[in-house]
Amino acid sequence: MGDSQAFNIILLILCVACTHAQKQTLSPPYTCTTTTTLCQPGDDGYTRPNTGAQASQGRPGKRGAAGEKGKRGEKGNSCQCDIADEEAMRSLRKTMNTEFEKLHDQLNLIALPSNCGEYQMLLNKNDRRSEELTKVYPFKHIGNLKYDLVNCNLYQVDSDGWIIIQKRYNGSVDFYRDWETYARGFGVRDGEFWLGLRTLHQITSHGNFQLRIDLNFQSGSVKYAEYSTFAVGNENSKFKLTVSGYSGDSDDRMTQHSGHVFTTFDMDNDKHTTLNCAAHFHGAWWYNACFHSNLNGRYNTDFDWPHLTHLSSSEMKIRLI
Ligand SMILES: [Ca+2]
Repeated sequence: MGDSQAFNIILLILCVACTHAQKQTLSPPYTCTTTTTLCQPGDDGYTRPNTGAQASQGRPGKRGAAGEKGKRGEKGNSCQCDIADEEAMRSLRKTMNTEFEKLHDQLNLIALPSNCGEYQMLLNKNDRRSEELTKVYPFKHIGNLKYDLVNCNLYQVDSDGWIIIQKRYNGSVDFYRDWETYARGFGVRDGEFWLGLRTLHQITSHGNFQLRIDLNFQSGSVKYAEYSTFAVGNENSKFKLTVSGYSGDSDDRMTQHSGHVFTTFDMDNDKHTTLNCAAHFHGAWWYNACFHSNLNGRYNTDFDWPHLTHLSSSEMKIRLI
């Protein structure tokens, strides 16, 4: 083997070793020849030294010239609102939520029944839980959308939406009761009863109520009296009566009692200086000195409208106007 051949073999060995090392460390792809140089760069145009470690990256080229200025954009629309910050936005959102809740309540109210018959039908039809309806006044009043905490489970309400507050028709319940009993109420819900002065105050203090009284006389005649205003004061006022605006065919026998307070046989608040009207006429009423009507008087003898016109039945009822 001549010197030149030995030299070429050494070059070949060196090239193989070089290629192996470069494939481990270089990228992009790299090619080698055994003719003129040990190793040459691939087709990425990147010149690499043929000996030693890889050189560091060159400096970046100069920045190109700036492009031409763009065309001016179209003019936008002017702002249509006055909301300038997040606080105003939150306030607006809160107002909208409040209005939405009001609307929601009103829609719910419109869906309420207007009397206890409709109430029961609604329960049956929709299989709604009674608790959903018992907390609201069962009668809708389109126009003012009022309702109250009166319900068909606690009160007797007829098909026209009247809440019965007193009912007598056979004398089976004793109406000669003391102050506390009249304040609390007594009787049989589906029979004869007195709703109670505290409840009357509670109901009538939540709106404008009218009063209707249906009367059956022992003579056989049937009469009624209606009053456009009816309210009962609280216990501190001794359940003071306010009633006015009579209409009907029975003669007005209630207006004379307006402004007077309640009297029972154990609580003389009447205007009679020598008598307790309740004790004397066996009843309990908003006596003056003593009465023009006595609807809680003893059955058959003092159950009157007016005095000595004996009744066989009475029904007092109220309704929100
Ligand atoms: Ca008296």
